[in-house]
Amino acid sequence: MSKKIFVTQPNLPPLEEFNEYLKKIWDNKILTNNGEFHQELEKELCKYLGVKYISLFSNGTLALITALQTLKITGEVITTPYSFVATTHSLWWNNIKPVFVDINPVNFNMDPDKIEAAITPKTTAILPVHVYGNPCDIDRIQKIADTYGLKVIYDAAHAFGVKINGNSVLNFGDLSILSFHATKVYSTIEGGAIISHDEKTKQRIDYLKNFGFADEVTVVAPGINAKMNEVQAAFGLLQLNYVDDAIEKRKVIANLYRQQLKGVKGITFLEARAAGDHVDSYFPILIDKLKYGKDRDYVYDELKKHSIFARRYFYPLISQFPTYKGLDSARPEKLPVAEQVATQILCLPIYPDLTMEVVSKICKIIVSY
Ligand code: T4K
Repeated sequence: MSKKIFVTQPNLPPLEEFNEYLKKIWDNKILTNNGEFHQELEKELCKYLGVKYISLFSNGTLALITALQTLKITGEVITTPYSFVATTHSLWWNNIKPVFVDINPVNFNMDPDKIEAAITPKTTAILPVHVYGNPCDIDRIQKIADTYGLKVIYDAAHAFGVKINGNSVLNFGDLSILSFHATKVYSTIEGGAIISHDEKTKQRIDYLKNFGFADEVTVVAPGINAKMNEVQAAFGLLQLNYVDDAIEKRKVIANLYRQQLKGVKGITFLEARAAGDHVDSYFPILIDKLKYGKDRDYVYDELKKHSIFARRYFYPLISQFPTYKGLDSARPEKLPVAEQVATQILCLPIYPDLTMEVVSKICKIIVSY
């Protein structure tokens, strides 16, 4: 049996270097609660990402839940069914009703043309996702939000380092959240963040992620415990030294896939974008059964036979899970593009250590079924 190839693999920094950080933690015995590494990582990430304020979290899901608390979002929120389930779960955990709108067929992000029809008197915010790190139609979403007095929170879990004309995609909307999970381009093992644009909001987020404590005896809000610990922060500081190289390697792999799969009937992929504007967090392809001759699940199973574990991100749609299925906005006829993409999508392995031989092998299997 050949070595298993997964959709992704963490990019681990040299162990000796991590040991140096661990030694410092062992020496000063501060393991969590806004320690030295936590503070340093917030500063370094602001510089690296080109954002004003960042608040670190223990994971992206708690960052999402807390972002909604920060802005006191209630009632109904317009969102996408085409994402990881945590996006919608964050609404559920805040007792907010998700209202799904369809995605566009170009980059599978929320279709701005569908938003206005979904607004009701109870709508308070829009929660779009920059799927696979491709930016949403930020200008149009903001215009709608301004017109109807809605907040915008971007789930930017896939969009670490993504820019639009040189400006971080995280600088748009009221808040953005990131995930630093082990499967992401940049990781702190588990981890996440909220990006905010002013000091007061950052302060409120920091209270909320620490039980609501403003000082030793003052609790200003019913906060949660969502703090990143020092081991995660240390790992993150070290990862920052290697992330540019990791993104470069991903780019090479993505280009190789594009070259080798170009022109295969029934296979489409997202176009390459300018360097710096994209970080190739995923390599999704669409498989059109009528043109290709076999369906997506055939390719998924065929790759599995060769110990290659591609993933169907995002199938099933969130709107198909039992918690959400009964919602009127979850009806498949209301989400035709998302329904179709979910049956055709396959994310191929992409991570810095993936060899060119394996990429070629994957392409060969797809080209010659
Ligand atoms: N919003 C969006 C849009 C998201 O995509 C996510 C997370 C979130 C919010 C929430 O952020 P977090 O709370 O997670 O920070 C994975 C990740 O667990 C999840 O973080 C991610 N999105 C989602 C798209 O993918 P699974 O269930 O597919 O993970 P898993 O364990 O099957 O991992 C995939 C492959 O990666 C494995 O087959 C092997 C490899 N792997 C995985 C881990 C965890 C490793 O090689 N090493 C590892 O440590 O959800």
